[in-house]
Amino acid sequence: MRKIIHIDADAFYASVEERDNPSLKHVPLAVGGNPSGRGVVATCNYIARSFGVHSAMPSSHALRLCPDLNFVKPRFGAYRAASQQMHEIFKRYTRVIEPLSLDEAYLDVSNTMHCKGSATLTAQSIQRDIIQEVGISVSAGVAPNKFLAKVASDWKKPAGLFVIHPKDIDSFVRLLPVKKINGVGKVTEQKLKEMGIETCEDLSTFSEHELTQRFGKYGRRLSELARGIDERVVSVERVRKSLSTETTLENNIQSTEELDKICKDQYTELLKRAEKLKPDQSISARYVKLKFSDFTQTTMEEALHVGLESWQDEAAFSKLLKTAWERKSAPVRLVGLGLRIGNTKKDKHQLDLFTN
Ligand code: DCP
Ligand code: MG
Repeated sequence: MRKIIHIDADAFYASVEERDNPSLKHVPLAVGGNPSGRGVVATCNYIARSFGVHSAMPSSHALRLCPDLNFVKPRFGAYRAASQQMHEIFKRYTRVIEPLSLDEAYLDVSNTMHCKGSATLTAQSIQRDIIQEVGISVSAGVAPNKFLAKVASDWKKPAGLFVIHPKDIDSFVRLLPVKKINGVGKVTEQKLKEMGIETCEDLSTFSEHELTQRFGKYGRRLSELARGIDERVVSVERVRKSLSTETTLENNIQSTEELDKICKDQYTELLKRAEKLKPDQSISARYVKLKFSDFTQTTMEEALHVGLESWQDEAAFSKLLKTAWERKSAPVRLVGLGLRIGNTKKDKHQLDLFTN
């Protein structure tokens, strides 16, 4: 039986801001874009949450819900530093660590001798270390697999610890709403609801065969998760090679002005996805992709030699897109932006062009 810990920081960006400016501690706080513009809330503290404010909500709407809401701009460098510190702490307890995003990681502590081999005591010790050394609180879940550990870390947020012992798995999952299952979004939740399924117990009344017929491959996974089974290992190796976003346009675009507008939206999306990068990763290139109305495609790449910080340059993506567009100057049906991830020793910028 494995022992998995899932750690997730509480209101991560907001906690870092409160740490660095304690006057923000007891007031509603949102980290994100300007409420007078088109900004959105990246996250907010728990006081703000009590007003209904949440991540991804337009800042202007958040301000309507909570007129005293304080806004601060994100400081990604500070969040990355906090994330790295957390990671250093994890490494004291196990080498089997899988970071999921800046504020979240799985740890496999099945074979460690720390805390007399107790995963619960290990989780508590990690929580204490992080408060003392990083100055923010995290929640922890302890369980025999990744699925349950992640559900558990969310169970007693903030600053919570929840342990699911092997003997309690059945009784725990029985009452678990299916929307707590990773991968069950609004659409699947609705589909399941139409089948009369709201909890994992409801789900377990359907055979794997029935679920596979209905949901394809994911049906099998659903069937396992509903019984609290998840064999995925905590994977240290999982290294992303690239990260990208793209959109197929409703109407083909023909001008650089329109291209700029799409670039802006896609860039915002890319920023969001880049949050999932691990703290020690670097960006070796930024690239763009265009598909023309005749379905031919072109990509253009610019090699970089930067850390996670300096790729963030909307104008640079826009310039790449324009150069790529000029190759054909034909109507465009798809626009994509991306980053190549890895270490690069290149010591000068270079423009690397290729088409296919
Ligand atoms: N984030 C973001 N945009 C989103 C969601 C999250 O920019 N739509 C950022 C801000 C969060 C961080 O990622 O602080 C971590 O995301 P979480 O989902 O873990 O949310 P929090 O840590 O803020 O709160 P919680 O206590 O619910 O974990
Ligand atoms: Mg979090």
